[in-house]
Amino acid sequence: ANGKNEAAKLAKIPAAANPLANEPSAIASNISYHVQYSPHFSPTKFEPEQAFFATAESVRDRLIQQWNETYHHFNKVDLKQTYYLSMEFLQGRTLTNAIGSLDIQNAYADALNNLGHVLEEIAEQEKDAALGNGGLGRLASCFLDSMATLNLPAWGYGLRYRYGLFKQKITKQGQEEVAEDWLEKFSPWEVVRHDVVFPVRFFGSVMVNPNGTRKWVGGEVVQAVAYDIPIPGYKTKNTISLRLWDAKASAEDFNLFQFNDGQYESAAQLHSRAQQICAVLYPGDSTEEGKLLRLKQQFFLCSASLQDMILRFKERKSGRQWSEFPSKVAVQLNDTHPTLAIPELMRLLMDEEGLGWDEAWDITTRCLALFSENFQFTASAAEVAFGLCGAQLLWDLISEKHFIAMVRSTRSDLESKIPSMCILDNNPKKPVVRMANLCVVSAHTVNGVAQLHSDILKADLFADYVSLWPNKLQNKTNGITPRRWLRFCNPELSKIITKWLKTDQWVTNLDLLVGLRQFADNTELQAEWESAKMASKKHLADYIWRVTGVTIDPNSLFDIQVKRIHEYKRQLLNILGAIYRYKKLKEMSPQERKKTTPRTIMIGGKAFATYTNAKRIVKLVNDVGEFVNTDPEVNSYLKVVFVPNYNVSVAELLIPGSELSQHISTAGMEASGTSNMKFSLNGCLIIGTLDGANVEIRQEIGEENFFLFGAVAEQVPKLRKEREDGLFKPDPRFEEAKQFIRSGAFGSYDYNPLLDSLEGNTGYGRGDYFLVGYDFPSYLEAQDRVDQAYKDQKKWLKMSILSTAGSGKFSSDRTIAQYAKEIWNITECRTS
Ligand code: GL9
Repeated sequence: ANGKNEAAKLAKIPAAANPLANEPSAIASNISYHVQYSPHFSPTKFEPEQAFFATAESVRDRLIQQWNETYHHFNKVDLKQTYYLSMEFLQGRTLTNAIGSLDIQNAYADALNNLGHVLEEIAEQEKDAALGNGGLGRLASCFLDSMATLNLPAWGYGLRYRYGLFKQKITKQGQEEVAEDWLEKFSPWEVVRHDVVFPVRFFGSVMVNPNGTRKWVGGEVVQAVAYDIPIPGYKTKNTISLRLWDAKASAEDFNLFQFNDGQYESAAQLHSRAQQICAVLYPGDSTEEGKLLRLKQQFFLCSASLQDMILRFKERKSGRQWSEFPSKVAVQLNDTHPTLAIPELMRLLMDEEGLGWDEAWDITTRCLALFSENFQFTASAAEVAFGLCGAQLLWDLISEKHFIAMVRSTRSDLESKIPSMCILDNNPKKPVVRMANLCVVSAHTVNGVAQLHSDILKADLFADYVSLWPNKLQNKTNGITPRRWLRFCNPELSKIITKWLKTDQWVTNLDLLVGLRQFADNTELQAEWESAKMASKKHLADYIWRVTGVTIDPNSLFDIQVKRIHEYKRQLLNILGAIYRYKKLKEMSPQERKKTTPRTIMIGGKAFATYTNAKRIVKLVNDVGEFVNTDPEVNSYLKVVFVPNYNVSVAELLIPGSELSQHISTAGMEASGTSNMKFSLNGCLIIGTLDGANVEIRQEIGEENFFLFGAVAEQVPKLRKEREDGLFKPDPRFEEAKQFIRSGAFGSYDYNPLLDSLEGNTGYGRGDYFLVGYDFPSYLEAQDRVDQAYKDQKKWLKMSILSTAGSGKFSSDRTIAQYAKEIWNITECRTS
């Protein structure tokens, strides 16, 4: 055993007078206390893993006090509070973020040093909490960080999935999904609240009262148990909660008689049914069972959270009027997933609290706001037929006769639009609830997540509603937290920024970054900037070597595309470009090659387990990499690397080391994108289409600092039509790249289905629906501009500095301040 890390020696560390003091000696003694008195391992070891848990527990000790104070303070002051409902939170690791928010990094680093450990290594022991898939879940986590930092009275609500996002393994067959149990060795951050338990009921039936009103009765009951995770604000006492619900059956549901009779499975049937609810994040939904389970998950989150809010409302002040509820509670729905909150709040108010329909509806609509995050808004969600609480009841709860009457009495000119604006479609056999319509009709505000996205929603999907409610549809451009995505993940660059701005206030006031603009040409700043970037690139190169065995050259241009694998995000465009680059390099003489800009293309991301084409793309990137990287003629000018198991902590490594990043979705398809903001903030240049938040990033950092290409959103429908009609003439370079794959250059795997999806009208695809062929030539031209620009390092550094300088707008602090003021109507509630 490592002599320095022996647990036995810890016992000799003297107890500190105040174990919560922030001096290194007190911290060290607190850590050693946890090793001895909160043991989770055999008593002999104090290796990095044991040190991580003890360190986390000592940080938690420091957080708990201010967390409780915040809790009491919110209760006492009783301001209006926001509840953010999301099926996903992509938290990542917590330790570095918590220590950084408490501003005790140095003391912890020293304390751990004294105990024979290194803080960074200890932090790497932590498993990511990956209770989300991608941008939507990460946005929720960035928002919580900003709510806490801005001292807003706000909480998050989600589900405590046992298996979060799968771990991605790359094998000869491509992607393999492995379940990842983030709670395997427990999470040191969560606190179970045994006193916060609510019953959630599924199925059952509708009973008609003698007076004709209906009530929902019976059904299967599952208990929702609260687990809280602290969310510390940056350099403030405020520490808010992320409350995750776990599902539990009660002891009476365990059939002892059956068990003693040897029927073990049926005895525990209700228990295992309850356990299914929080078992996995997004179970596959191609089967009816899968669809039902997802709906159960959504209802479970909504029902438990709303019961909790109602109880808090009553407990904070007894005997108050229900009419006060909307001035105390703002509910934000993250996309349409928690839409069931609408009928469930109606039901709770009517069935449980005895309110009449009109009053309940008034309260519900004044509390709820929602934002849409994708463009498949109507299509997929509308398919959901309600089996959970009885369609008949639902009809009553969201009663659209009221909506129709309202439109008729106030806007007779909209009569002809009523059928398409209604919540229910008029199919009497299988009534379908149109989720999007339900949301717009019920919520007081609906917003898009980037200007372009909001404009498209208003012009297309929700056009009729705009004329009815001109102010209901808003825009709130997404943002990211500058703490995790610059201050903590890129300390070298942060130090430089602080030095040149002569303040570290930018961490909570990101607009201050514009102050860097005046120094963009300064050679001294450029030299510091370059060396910070180089250090991060080397760090990243080490990582790539460790996880893939590929050596990459830190002097080459680091070009990164990391996000979920999806055809609309067009990783295929990227890889076809790489293949074309390879072919051109092969044709060159050695002298000519020496004049090119060496590149390392890194692509990472997970494909949904049943999304076949996305998995083929993963396989292709890996095959191209193997082929290119082992070609000695070319591999000092081009490397292609698939970064396995992309997640939040891998992003924290990749982003600081990036120089160019690709955000190349078909225009009009990426609602916003948020990694584009993270890259730009870290001085990485963007090659991209005019899509989502790219539009605004380009405006902020300057057109000349953005490599733009491709069709714009308005062109897309016409181009698709032309493509379908066989009027499109593909560029020979596009044909050449595809042909090279078809020739079998990358092995025996059958790529034809994937390539066919890029053709006009073959059985597989939808005729290059994502317009890879149309955008290919302008993409290559933009890549040429990148190569040229990189040759002039002085100019490149200037563009890089200007990217950071222009990223102030994309702080989630700005986004959340707008939500607070313009949608939730809440104000600061600072714990002093
Ligand atoms: C998404 C959008 O597709 C992104 O463009 C957007 O940036 C984020 C956050 O608003 O939300 N909506 C969505 O369903 N996902 C997004 O990333 N997908 C996943 O989270 C997997």
